[in-house]
Amino acid sequence: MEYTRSEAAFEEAYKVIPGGVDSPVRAFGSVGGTPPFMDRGEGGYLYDIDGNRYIDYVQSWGPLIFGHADEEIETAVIETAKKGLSFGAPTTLETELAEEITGLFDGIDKVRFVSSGTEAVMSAIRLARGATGRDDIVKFTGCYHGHSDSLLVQAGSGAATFGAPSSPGVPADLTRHTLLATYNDIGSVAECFRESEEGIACVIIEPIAGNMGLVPAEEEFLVQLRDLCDRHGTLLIFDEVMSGFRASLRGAQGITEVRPDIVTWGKVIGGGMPVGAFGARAEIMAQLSPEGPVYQAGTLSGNPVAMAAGLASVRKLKSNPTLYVELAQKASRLMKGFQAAANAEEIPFVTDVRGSMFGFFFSDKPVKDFDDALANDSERFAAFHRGMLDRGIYLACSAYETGFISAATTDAMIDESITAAYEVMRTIGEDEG
Ligand code: KE4
Repeated sequence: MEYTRSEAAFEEAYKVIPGGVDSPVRAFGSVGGTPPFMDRGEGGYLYDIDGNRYIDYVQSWGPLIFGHADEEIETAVIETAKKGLSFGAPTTLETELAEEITGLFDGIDKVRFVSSGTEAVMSAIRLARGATGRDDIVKFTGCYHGHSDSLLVQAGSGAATFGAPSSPGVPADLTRHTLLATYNDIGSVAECFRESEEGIACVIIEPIAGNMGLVPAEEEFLVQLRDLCDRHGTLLIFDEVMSGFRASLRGAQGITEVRPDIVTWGKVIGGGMPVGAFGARAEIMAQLSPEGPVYQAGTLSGNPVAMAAGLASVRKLKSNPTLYVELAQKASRLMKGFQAAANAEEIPFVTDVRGSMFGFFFSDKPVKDFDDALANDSERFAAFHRGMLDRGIYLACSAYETGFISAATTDAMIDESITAAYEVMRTIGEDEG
């Protein structure tokens, strides 16, 4: 693969954009090398500015469940854009997409649209705090919920469950209201409830975690989490920005019996355009301005062009009920192929699949929480990523992300990817030989 133009573009970008990218993970920091600058996408393929073609398993980190330049979605965008890009006034498109989402997710009577997953989660946390009158919240180590201050938290000192800022610029005064628990460990959550003097406003979780690699919550853990929240009058938030419309047509609700109080969405509901959303039963959403006192707002919230893209995506998903079975089958076949390639070289490797989402770790043990995920062999991951990229296979450039199958991912692409995996695993095996 030739990356000359991307290398030059990266140098230019670096002069005017921090790290040369508008979102840190895109800089290839954990895998090394120059990130290819993309020119266009077509179906299951990405094309960079050097003319290299890639089978795309990132799909803009999840939104593009129908692949790139889907004709129906792009037509909806173009036709809507011809009528104007934004009005700052209500449109029926927002109502239509809200109806689609509330019709699919149990216990969700109303939603509000925003422009990113971060904004959806930040608003949901404020809503939970406003609705309960409490300040403390619980999140899980290894779960990512966007970059709002209360959620940029890492384990504090010692055994304390209270968090400390994970980034400069985040006031410790803010993060002291965020308690940290361990994923799939109900005892650690109970400890947070014991430590909180004023009570917990909400527990926020990725019910299918996709930001420490793919690590699904165990059903019994979710059942116990729901029960613990009920006993304390605490709201349970499912952050489905990634898993919503990716794990199933109803996100995690298509996999677990447990129902949250609040759900956040992003990615797929925008069809590739900037959209986030959060929703709950009517009595909770009634707390939101202008009905209630909890303030939340946004200039481009519910933007008609973004709504049109999201509507086209969601309606296309609803009209194709067998799609998720097909996506899951392809994801499973891909992971079985990668697993076989690793086993052939006796390289420790584990995989998981949930709907159209897949993940893998260079590790010899099942991954149940973030500490398990950190056992991933980062050097082997980087070598695998680079080898696959050089063979035209575009995988997430971090071990702590999730891969995706789209409706445009063909069986031939899966076969080509598995063949490449055997070649790369053999190279890794030989280099270590
Ligand atoms: P955005 O603000 O990036 O739209 O959404 C934040 C967010 C919230 N909740 C979950 C579960 C998420 O996965 C995300 C964002 N996901 C990352 C990829 N793991 C976005 C990619 C990036 O940061 O560039």
